[in-house]
Amino acid sequence: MTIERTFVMVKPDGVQRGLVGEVIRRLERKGLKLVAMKLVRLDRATAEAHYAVHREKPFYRALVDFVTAGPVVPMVWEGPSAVEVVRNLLGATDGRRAAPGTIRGDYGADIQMNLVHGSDSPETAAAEIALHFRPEEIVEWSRTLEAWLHEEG
Ligand code: IDP
Ligand code: MG
Repeated sequence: MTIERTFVMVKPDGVQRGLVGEVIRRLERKGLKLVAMKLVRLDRATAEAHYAVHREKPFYRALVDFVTAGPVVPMVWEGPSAVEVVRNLLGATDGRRAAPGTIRGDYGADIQMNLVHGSDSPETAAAEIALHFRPEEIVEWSRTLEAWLHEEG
């Protein structure tokens, strides 16, 4: 079992729609552990770096406009296979196609405004965490509940 960290961010549409608590609730209930969180307005340079992999896509500029249009809630979550677990909880990119039961499937019907970002690999997660958080903003803490959530590594 690999304990991973993943970068999750409630996007401006999720914050505007009052879904921050719902996103956190679902990740907490899954047994993931929150180790960093803040509310910020991304500057353009950070948003461009965050989505740099999509820089040649036709939707890139609109995407950067969207993600800088209001506050976001960047977070770091930890747990066994956290990257994959979060991606499964988020659902497919397009809310119209995302399965019911997923966050995007339950709350969204748009491809750009899909409420939440989740890293797509442990390598991407490390880069995104470093982009959005200073090391001292990540909190190491232990849960007494841990033994009831998953077997020891
Ligand atoms: P992901 O967030 O599910 O990993 P990506 O393909 O990495 O999806 O795209 C990054 C973000 O860009 C998406 O979450 C969504 O907000 C936006 N996006 C992706 N595809 C499109 C598109 O075809 N039109 C507009 N926005 C898009
Ligand atoms: Mg992606």
